[in-house]
Amino acid sequence: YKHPLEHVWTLWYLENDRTKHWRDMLNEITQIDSIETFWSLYYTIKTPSELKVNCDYYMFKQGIQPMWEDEANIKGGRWLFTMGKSSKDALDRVWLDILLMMVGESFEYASDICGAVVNIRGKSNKISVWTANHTNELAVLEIGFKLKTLLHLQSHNLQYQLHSDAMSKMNSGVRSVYSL
Ligand code: M7G
Repeated sequence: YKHPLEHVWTLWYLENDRTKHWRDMLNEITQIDSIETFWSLYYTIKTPSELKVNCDYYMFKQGIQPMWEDEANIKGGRWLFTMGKSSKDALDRVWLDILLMMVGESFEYASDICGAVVNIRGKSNKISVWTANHTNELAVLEIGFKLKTLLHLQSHNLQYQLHSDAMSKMNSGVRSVYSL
């Protein structure tokens, strides 16, 4: 017997390859539909801090492509944590806690959760939680406050950015519409 999750989740992995378009670097790894498949996968794959620079993990609800253009994401945005390179343990802990909060449906507005992303980059790493609609202010704020408090990230700045801004301002800075 396996303990089913409320939603089925898909884990994606991106490995940077300059010869490919962004979409073609994204690989679907597997579906997670129970607590048991979650943990067996978790102990099989590398943790974020073990990934190479320019790699990403994406864990999204089944049926949502982990990209701005997906209809589930297009009106939404992301709560973004920037994580310094000094603490590998903090990076892995925050990522695991976010995955557990998502599969455990810990948010009051869980239906607004689309997925989460970790980006390993040279200067600092990024962890973000993507929500469905930036105009659902209560949902956006509840999710942000819960992330900030349950993850014990009081000293980290949390920024909410719109995917529409990320799409249109590919290379310049993206404004934050909320900050916690
Ligand atoms: P990133 O990997 O999210 O962050 O975006 P980074 O700037 O720290 O590396 C890098 C680039 O990947 C973007 O400028 C886009 O070219 C591409 N990219 C990333 N995302 C999340 C998307 C997406 O959702 N859709 C599309 N079309 N391109 C994306």
